[in-house]
Amino acid sequence: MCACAAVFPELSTRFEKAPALGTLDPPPPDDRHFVRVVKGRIPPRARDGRTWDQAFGSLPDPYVRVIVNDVELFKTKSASDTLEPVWDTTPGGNYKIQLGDKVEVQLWNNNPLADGIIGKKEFRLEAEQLGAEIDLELSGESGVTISIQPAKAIWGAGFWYELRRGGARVTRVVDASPATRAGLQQGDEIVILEGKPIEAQTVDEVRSTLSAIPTQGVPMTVRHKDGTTLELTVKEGPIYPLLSDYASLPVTPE
Ligand SMILES: [Ca+2]
Repeated sequence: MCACAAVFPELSTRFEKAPALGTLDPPPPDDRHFVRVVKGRIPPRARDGRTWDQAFGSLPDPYVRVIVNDVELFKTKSASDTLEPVWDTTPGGNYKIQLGDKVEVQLWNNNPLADGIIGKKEFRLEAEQLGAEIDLELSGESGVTISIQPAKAIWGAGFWYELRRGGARVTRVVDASPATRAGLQQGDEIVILEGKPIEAQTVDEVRSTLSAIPTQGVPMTVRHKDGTTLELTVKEGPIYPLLSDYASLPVTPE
């Protein structure tokens, strides 16, 4: 047995921006939404009644923490010396958050000596809050505007693979993609592709099939790591990645 570790380059199926027109099929899942913190407003005086200058030597450097079901979902970067922060350097993203979740929005002053909370607000996410911007009245006479919308999509099949002599193995799949919806799993060996055994195809044939998946999809039979096999067809379609997956993707939702 050869102890040498052969390295096979990972190849990507096609990832593109989602089409701007038309409804996506399937629609965005219920368990994730696109969240963005838009802006905030802060009263001219700190909680102890002094002006910000008197209390801290300058205006606050505000940031927002979004907490869902008692776990921090994310926090924005800090805006600088302002009572009217906008967080356009913190882009929105798809996060695990759904109707009925307990949401707490906290507005903080990023201070090197002691972080100080400016205001907060807790609410249950309801259907009528989705889509439009939500203006939240926070404690401390402050406010935050956030936007919670259906999850945003990119387009593709949603998996990567490696080719070796007589075989193709799925190296990664994106959550909430056509690949996962069809049942494709990381580690799957593709045994039949478009009706033809994989070992009877050249590397170029396999690569050209998987790099440009046609509209009607690509039928394949895969062998899972547990030895079971599955026949499936992978088409391109909407992918609703979580923000935590954006870094691994060539395009991200907008
Ligand atoms: Ca400051």
